[in-house]
Amino acid sequence: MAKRVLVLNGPNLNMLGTREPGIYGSETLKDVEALCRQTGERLGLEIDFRQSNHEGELVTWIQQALGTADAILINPAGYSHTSVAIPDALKAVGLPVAEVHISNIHQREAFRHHSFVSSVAFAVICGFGTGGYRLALEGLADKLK
Ligand code: DHK
Repeated sequence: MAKRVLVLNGPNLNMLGTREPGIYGSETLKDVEALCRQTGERLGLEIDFRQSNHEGELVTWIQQALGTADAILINPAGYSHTSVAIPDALKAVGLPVAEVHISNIHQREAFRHHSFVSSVAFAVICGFGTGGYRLALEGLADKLK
């Protein structure tokens, strides 16, 4: 049976393509979804791709992953640096988590250098642009073998 990966995108990622293209590139969230679906097909992963601007909605989706997903890929976006509820939910469900940031958060403002999610993720990828989603799916596929 194909392994199922829940791909979660946090706030403002719906604006990819027009949002600060010098930092986040010109690809849209639809392009990222297509990349995840293509990669998923190649790796035999079933992809459930979602985006929300609301912390609570992301928490609910993480909770619902218990029994419906085998792993979570998350770009928590701005919530990386502020949310306790998101890592708490990830810890509660106990699925393997890969964290992705499109930009290199360590090269940016100091407040972006720390992510509360990183301590519950088995891997963190940043700075590879949207290609980071492909790399994270490859890593998750290996992890799920
Ligand atoms: C996306 C965001 O929206 C920012 O708030 C993070 C992250 C970085 C990214 O690089 O994908 O600081």
